Amino acid sequence: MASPQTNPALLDLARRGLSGERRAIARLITLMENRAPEAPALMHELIPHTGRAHVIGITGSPGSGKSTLTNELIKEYRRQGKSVGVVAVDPTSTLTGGAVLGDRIRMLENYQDQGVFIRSMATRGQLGGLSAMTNDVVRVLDACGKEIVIVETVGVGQDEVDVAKAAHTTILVEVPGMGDDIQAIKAGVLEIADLLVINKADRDGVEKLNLHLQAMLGLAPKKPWRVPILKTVAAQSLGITDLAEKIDQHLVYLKASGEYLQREKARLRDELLSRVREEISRRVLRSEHQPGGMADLIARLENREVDLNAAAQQLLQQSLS
Ligand SMILES: Nc1nc2c(ncn2[C@@H]2O[C@H](COP(=O)(O)OP(=O)(O)OP(=O)(O)O)[C@@H](O)[C@H]2O)c(=O)[nH]1
Ligand SMILES: [Mg+2]
Repeated sequence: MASPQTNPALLDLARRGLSGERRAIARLITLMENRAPEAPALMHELIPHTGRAHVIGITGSPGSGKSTLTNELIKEYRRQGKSVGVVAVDPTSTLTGGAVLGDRIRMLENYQDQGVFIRSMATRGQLGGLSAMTNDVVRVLDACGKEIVIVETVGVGQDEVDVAKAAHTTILVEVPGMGDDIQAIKAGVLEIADLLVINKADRDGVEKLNLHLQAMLGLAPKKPWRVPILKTVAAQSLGITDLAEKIDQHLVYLKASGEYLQREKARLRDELLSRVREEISRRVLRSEHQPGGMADLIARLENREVDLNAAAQQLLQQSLS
């Protein structure tokens, strides 16, 4: 395995990334995304520098204004002198084509500011899954000194819920006047929200949506953190300061209550398990066509010579030895 100790070019790349150099950060992210052979050694260099960023997830239906809000938050944090990293994740992009993602992040792209780094991730079916990849990209940005890391995800589904686990503070964006408000708010997605934002509050139906959201929150199990409902008009920069304040308060709450550490632990547990699963799958597949490998076992399963449990045990033993 490549190691920065033995590879000065890699060590230099890590060093330049850690000092905040954009091109190095971009390269580091690409290597992580591709699970390049250099990735583990680079991550080893970066890890001691992680754990400082406040990771904020922004999620919600297509077109609800997530990117516009992200832009506004970037401006707000820059005013506060904080550096910002953004990961725009689109789990649907291979289905809809790259052009849509291009369009989605277009509004986020025009940043010359050295204090801002924006990256989009487009591909479904990455090794280890989208959430593993998102976690790695967040780690790179964290290590490279971004004090705020925003993860924008589109869609409503498991991908989004998984990706949200990378965040300390998850914001669910809703818009008024979308017809059946309740339908737009899937219970599972509401559960991951630490803050609810009614964006496009310049439109009709804000109070109706507000009442719906309050009712939905009332049904959820009581938690010490009371999920606030905020109103924004991102396109006119309205409500952003309040939003940023609530985001700060949530972090304070997480740290004071001990939930920060609990969540970190739970996330690391998930990640560790999924890494182990990934590695086992990789090994099993690598020896698929060798004697006693998966192909052989499938044939024996077909002939009823072996049962699934025994076959699985055999594969596990072989792949771990
Ligand atoms: N009226 C109104 N329009 C807004 C507001 N915020 C954003 N928009 C508009 O809504 C459209 C979609 O905004 P985006 O920020 O791209 O939404 P998004 O959620 O990032 O969209 P996807 O990434 O494609 O899911 C744009 O045309 C914005 O200008 C708002 O507060 N009021
Ligand atoms: Mg967007």
